[in-house]
Amino acid sequence: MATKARPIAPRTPDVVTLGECMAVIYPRTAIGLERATGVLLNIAGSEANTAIGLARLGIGARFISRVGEEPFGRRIRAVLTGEHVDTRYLTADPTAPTGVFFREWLKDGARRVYYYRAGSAASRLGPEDLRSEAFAGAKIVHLSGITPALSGACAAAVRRAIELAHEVGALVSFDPNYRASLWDPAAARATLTALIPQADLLLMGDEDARVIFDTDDHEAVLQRAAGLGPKIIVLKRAARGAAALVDGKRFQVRARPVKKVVDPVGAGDGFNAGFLAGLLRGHEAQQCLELGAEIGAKAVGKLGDYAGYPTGRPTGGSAGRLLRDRRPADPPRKP
Ligand code: KDG
Repeated sequence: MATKARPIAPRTPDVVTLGECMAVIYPRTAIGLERATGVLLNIAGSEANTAIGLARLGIGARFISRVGEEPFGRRIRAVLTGEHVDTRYLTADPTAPTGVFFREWLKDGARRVYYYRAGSAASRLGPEDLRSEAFAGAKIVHLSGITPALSGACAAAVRRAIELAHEVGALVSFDPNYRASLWDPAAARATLTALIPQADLLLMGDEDARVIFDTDDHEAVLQRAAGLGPKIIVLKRAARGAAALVDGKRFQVRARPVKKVVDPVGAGDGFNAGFLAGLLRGHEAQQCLELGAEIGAKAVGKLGDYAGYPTGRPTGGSAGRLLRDRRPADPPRKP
């Protein structure tokens, strides 16, 4: 008699992330929104961008959130699914809209964002949306400081995600991602400084560092961040490259040459994807930095948060070779 095959539980992607993904509208050229005529509609959100970047590098990524049950929400689900990001725990909320934002890039280089996200479906994301099975088997849980700025429920969701990461032995990766339109620097500093000690890996930009540590001295930033607890500290400095401090050891990478900066938005999220992909493939911090820098450089060459992220294994530079040459390593686990 044939025995009934037991269903195989679907494998949890290596990286689980959560946050708000929105519809974004922007002019095709460097022109103010007052005068823009032809605009583009896309989707964007820091953590979703990173999930797309990871998936394009062949790393399984799950994005947990809430979207409206309307065209924007459906578009977000369709784009993420098309990018091979796991959306099993992306909930459609019939009672709240998907957040929307507009961005413009002015001729003087200034970039501005205008959010229409208060009361959005994602701002209602709470701890109850985070099912423990969605985290089982994850190796990295990636969070950003944008989420706790959205609502009390979202802040609680971030705290719960950290608990769940600890329960399953996953590393907590945290990008403070300070967004000036979401909160004032003092509130941001208090919340972000409380979250950093719970992270294993801190991926911050220059502006985050300035708000949190009140200095532009990047060596001081690295040391002070390490003093808060994370084992791996990364400072992303855009055209000035990136630095890392890991167990007291310093690493550094130059920015990759870029022919033309078309759109820098999303470069930091792409950098995160590259760095995390490197870590998951068992590379040392130096190689992870190189991979992050490579994805970040590619990101700025195209209009749109993630349009420039490479698909497949990156071909150029030592980071590309590293990804091609190495088999995936065992998960980074906490000691
Ligand atoms: O990093 C890019 C993000 O800032 C952008 O996609 C929008 O997530 C976003 C936000 O909350 O500002």
